[in-house]
Amino acid sequence: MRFDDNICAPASPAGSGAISVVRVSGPTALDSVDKLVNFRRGTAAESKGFEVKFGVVPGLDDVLVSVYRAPHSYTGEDAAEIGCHASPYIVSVIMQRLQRAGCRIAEPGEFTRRAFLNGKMDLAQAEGVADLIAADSQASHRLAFAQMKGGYSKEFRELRAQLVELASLVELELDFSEVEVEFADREKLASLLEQARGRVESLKASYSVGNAVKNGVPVAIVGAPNSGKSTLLNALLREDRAIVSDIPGTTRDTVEETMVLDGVRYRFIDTAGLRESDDTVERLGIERSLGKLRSACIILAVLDATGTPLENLESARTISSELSPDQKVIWILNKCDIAPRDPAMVPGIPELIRDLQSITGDTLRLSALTGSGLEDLQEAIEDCGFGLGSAEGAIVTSARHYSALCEAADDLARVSEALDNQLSGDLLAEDLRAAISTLGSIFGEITTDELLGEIFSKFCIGK
Ligand SMILES: Nc1nc2c(ncn2[C@@H]2O[C@H](COP(=O)(O)OP(=O)(O)OP(=O)(O)O)[C@@H](O)[C@H]2O)c(=O)[nH]1
Ligand SMILES: [Mg+2]
Repeated sequence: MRFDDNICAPASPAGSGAISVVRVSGPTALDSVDKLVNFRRGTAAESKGFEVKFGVVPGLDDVLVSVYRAPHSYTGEDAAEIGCHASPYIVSVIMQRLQRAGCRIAEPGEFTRRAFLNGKMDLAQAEGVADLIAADSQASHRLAFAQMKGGYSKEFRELRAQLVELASLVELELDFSEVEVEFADREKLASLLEQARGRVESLKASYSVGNAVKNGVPVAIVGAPNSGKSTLLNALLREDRAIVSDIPGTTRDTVEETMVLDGVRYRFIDTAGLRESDDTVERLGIERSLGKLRSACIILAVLDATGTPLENLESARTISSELSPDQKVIWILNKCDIAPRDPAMVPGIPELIRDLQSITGDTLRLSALTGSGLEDLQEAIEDCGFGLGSAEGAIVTSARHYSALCEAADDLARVSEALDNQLSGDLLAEDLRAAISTLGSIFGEITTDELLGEIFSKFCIGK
């Protein structure tokens, strides 16, 4: 792909509307615009930039053109945005005329790619632009916005600078190795290294929240058949989304729907009731339930207040045997509106209840049918820590950044091991350099065409 030519693309969605914007950028982009538009005063090429000019595209439309001069534009090149009436026909004619006037149609993400190549933003910021466009909740918007504005990259740059300092200490040792000068303080080195490793680990850990917030926090609703899972999904969504019936085994396949609570998008997943079954289709459904249970961030484990303590104990055991420590589980005792008389009064039952409580701890009492207790449940979900309310520092949302962090963590672990084993400086230096360059790849210090192609091809045309 060349970057010394002019590109053009519609920058607003296709279809009719009030206005559309066609974007142009490149060394002689403004000359191309002048060939297309008759301005009331002057030309685009004469403009000093940051100017909105009124003009006419003869026989087609009246337009408003925003003119930007390099380097003060999104791409860092001379650029213009042509605002016309939003008719697909008008946009297509403007595009044709621009191509005749010396522009080619931009590749997806090429405007942002040029912005990156011209130093207007780093790679993480460019990825933040795509995330910002895709953000559909306050929390995902907040993360994308911080990334686009560069606050996120700053943390990685600081971390990288810390490693460069470490490397310079090691290089110092290498420089003096012939005269056998004992190292610049190995203890200082070890403590700097530990700090950097801690930082890498906490950034890595932030990915589980960041990824969930970006893509919607998965919340699996699991429990025995007939415990009221589908009723609970419907109650949360305030919509008849899933089929409810008093026949155990009603839900076969998973049903998924998203909802925003307190600025965070959650993906609620209703699942097939967990039980032993000979029915092939039901068994497949139960396998899916277990899969959703394992991959969810939050689990709503539904017990049935009308079920016996033994039934609930069995269901709680099944669920708890699948849980991993980083999952949040909210135990729910449903159907509290028709709960029978206190089962603790029946001989033999208190022991079962005690066993049950040892697994479930506090259970939230609820009636999915009447809605009582639903607010407490929403609060409990909001308290699971995906709200970012007090979160500080960078939160990793990108799989690419996460895998770079994992790689850097491995490199640093090797440096640490080498330090512990009193290995020589050149071995330390090699792994350190690898970690430095891996971290640099996050904000695009070192890139390949292949990587850039992969990142920017996911953008839309005109961005
Ligand atoms: N009284 C009362 N009935 C409820 C409540 N929640 C669910 N039910 C009833 O319990 C029955 C089963 O409800 P579902 O929501 O279909 O249960 P489920 O857990 O999805 O069942 P499966 O899909 O078979 O696993 C239905 O008759 C519901 O009306 C509740 O809070 N109170
Ligand atoms: Mg169901």
